[in-house]
Amino acid sequence: MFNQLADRFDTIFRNLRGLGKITDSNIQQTSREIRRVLLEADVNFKVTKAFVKRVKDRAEGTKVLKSVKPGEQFIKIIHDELVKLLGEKAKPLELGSKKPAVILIAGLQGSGKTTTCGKLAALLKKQGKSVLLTAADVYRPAAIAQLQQVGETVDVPVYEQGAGDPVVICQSAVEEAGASNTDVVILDTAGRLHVDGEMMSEVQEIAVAVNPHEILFVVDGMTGQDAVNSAEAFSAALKLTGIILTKLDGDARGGAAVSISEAIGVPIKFIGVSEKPDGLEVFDPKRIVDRILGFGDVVSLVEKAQEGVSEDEAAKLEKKLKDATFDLEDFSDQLKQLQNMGPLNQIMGMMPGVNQKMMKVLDLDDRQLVWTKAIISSMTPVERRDPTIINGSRRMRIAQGSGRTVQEVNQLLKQFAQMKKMMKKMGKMKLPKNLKHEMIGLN
Ligand SMILES: Nc1nc2c(ncn2[C@@H]2O[C@H](COP(=O)(O)OP(=O)(O)OP(=O)(O)O)[C@@H](O)[C@H]2O)c(=O)[nH]1
Ligand SMILES: [Mg+2]
Repeated sequence: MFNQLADRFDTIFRNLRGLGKITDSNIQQTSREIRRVLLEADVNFKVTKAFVKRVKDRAEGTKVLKSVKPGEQFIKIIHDELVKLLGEKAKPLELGSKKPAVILIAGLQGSGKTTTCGKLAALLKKQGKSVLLTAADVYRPAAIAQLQQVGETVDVPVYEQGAGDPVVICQSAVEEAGASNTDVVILDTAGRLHVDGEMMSEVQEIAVAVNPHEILFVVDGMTGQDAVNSAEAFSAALKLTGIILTKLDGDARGGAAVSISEAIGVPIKFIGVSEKPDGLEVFDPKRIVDRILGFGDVVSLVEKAQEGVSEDEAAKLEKKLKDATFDLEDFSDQLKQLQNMGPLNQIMGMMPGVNQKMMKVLDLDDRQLVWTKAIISSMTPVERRDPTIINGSRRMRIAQGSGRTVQEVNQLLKQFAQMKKMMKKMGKMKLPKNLKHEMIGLN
């Protein structure tokens, strides 16, 4: 996600960091580079122009400050302005207090509406809310069956009347939800082209009839500039309360994400990052910008780590680290947890200071984890507790047992020894507890 933007900003920042002072000429040059990077990533040209001007004005205004390193100061300006551009803070769903809350999902054909309905339903269910999905796409032949399938996957009921009048269907669904004391109704409408006047007035009619708390515009993040154009058209027809950008797991250049809020004045509330029911992330501008600018996304990382490790385990591990009794058994457990957090590339991509180029060099291979685990499980419990006893013949046996080479066994033992040494050092360091936890991925 946003790889191209991240790559380019990485280069700009490297140049900026080397600056002894900020001069008119390097402001000019950096502005030009930022403009090019944004346009290449398909950011809307008006948005780009306004953005570059804001950065330039601020950089010129801070020229006289002599405090921090000038380059860093410039980088902070770019960071802050990008966060502002993306809408500052995460904007949660506003569902009011009256039941049922109604969420209307609208957008172009194939943008990901039905999939997103399922993801939203799963998310709301996780928050303890009851949800009713509604099949208001009566045009595409398989649309109702698709929503039913989605409903089944996330275990949420689907309201449908077959092919009827979408306005009536939505009204009845809301009534039904009221009668069954359901918290939220999600209306999955048909995909429509904004040039299709009849279809646009139909969705307007639905909105008038059921007065939704949220009207969410679902848009394919891969479509770049076009995303802004269709957002403008939908926003002219409907009182949109939020945007959901889908398919950002692909190689979307990120242009839509960066331009769309500013273009129509509506916040991005979620992003779709996979086809699966849990592939929906709250859109948090600061975290996204940190990712784009290679500051790493420590918060996401920490959250992921938290999901994978219980507090008890964390405390136990910390004690082992302190006492330097951490052995290969624990190492294997750690690897398992790392795997639970997701693909290695994704995890590393969130680490501060890891940029795209490093990622390419690292060329992380998830299979390596599996191999490492295979090697460790070919050891005897005694060997795992005290790897120093692993001599040549034991190495050979372990290699054979795991189907890996002796070199790989050697490498693993060497890495483990280094890691242990580093941990001993860390154990002695007087760091705040939180930071230490963060360094070992346990916060
Ligand atoms: N990779 C990825 N694929 C997605 C995402 N969201 C949706 N898709 C895929 O996009 C395709 C279209 O999704 P749908 O949910 O059917 O789109 P729709 O807007 O309901 O389509 P219509 O009802 O025909 O207008 C499907 O193949 C989805 O699996 C996402 O965030 N990431
Ligand atoms: Mg659909």
